[in-house]
Amino acid sequence: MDFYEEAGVEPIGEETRTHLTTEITTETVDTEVILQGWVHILRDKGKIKFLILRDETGTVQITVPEKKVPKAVFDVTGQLKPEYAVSVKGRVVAAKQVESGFEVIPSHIRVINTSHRIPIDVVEGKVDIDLDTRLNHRILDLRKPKINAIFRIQHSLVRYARDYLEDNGFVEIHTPKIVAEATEGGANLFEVKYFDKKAYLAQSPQFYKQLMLLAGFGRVFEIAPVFRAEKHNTRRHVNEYTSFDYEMAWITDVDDVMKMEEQMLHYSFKKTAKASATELELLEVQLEVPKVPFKRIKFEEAVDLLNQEGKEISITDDIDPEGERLLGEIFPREFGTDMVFITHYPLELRPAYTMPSLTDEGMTESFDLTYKGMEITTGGQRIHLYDLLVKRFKEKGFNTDDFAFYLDPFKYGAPPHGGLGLGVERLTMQLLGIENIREATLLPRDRDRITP
Ligand code: AMO
Repeated sequence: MDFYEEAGVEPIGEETRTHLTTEITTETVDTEVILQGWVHILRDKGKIKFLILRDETGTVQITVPEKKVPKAVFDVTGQLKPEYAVSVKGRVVAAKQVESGFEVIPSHIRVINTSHRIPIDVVEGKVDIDLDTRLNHRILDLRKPKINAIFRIQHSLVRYARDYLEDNGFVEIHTPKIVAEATEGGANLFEVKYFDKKAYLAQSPQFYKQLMLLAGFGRVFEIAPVFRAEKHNTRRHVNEYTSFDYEMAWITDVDDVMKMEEQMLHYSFKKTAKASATELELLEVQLEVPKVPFKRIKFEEAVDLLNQEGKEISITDDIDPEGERLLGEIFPREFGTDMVFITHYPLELRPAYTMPSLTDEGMTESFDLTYKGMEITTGGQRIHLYDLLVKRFKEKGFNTDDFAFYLDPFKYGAPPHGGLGLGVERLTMQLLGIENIREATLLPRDRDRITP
């Protein structure tokens, strides 16, 4: 007895899928098709059974009238359960009563795989279940078309942003995630045992992306996981996220970095609106492509705006999530946009590698990009002058010997440069109006979760 038989299913490979469910259109009427996917919904009306078949693109109705299909097909349909994997061979028929306008009358239904009783519903809207339970069963949860759509949109956003960079001379790099030192400060660093040494998980590709410019690449980018030991579970933090980083040499000033980002996002949003139109519609999201140039305001002005609004904050305080949310209300009102660069952050609030400002005393040539009341990007011009860099590291209280691998290359003609880090999950959640970042994270890692 072979293992297919043992599993009570038919061997694969004897029928090849000819169409996706969304390809069942006028052109396929009266032709024979082979569809493969999951049993989404079953409806048994006695002498006629309905099966809604779902694949990675959508659903189609398989109509099984006792009188019009072989007995074996009718019987198999009666034995199906939700989420069985099936192959359906049949004829496409125009059907006014069906929403899509078509149905398939099967001549053969093969059970490719059976399914245990599902712990959460894959059909959307049947029952409301809490996020935690959904995440426990994330693989099934992701089968829901609306949940799946989030990550198809995320794919588009990243794909077109990457395209934009590639068209502009950026080289994709892959830097180590096991590192010797913190790049963004020590507070949220994960320590790992590395043989007989202490090592850390990278919080950012910061040092290495900069060093690659010193290594002769003019422009680089990396899209990769980074790790933050955030102690608190918040709706905007996860402990592992996808950082979309780029870094560019020979810049004139920090505005070159911001111009690149606004053009990149404009391009990516525009392309995504088209490429992911179906998914956006499914999620009922109207994707607004932000106009370029994005509004720029200085940190000091943002603080003033918050103070005027009654939130007491001083120039030495970072803008907290509540402040960001408030700015998310103020910006559309004041500037008619929800995509705003905040520039010139105080030296104390920025890492040691950030270029101090010549024009704004005590400030830096850095920025955040805020989108609908949340920071989605941090970036800036970096210090390329060795002596200044060492001085700033010392001022921040670091032992410069520990950072020799990073600092030393700056002795040899480092080009002026700058770059940024964009949180892919935050971009996705803000674009789609998602409340909790975990919903925009394929397999979230947080304080309480390291599986699935
Ligand atoms: P920063 O630490 O501000 O800057 O991070 C950059 C962007 O990453 C996202 N982000 C997060 N997303 C989810 N969960 C988290 N815990 C989390 N922390 C940060 C945000 C944020 O804007 N090296 C610099 C970037 C640079 O200057 O190039 C850095 O990492 O969207």
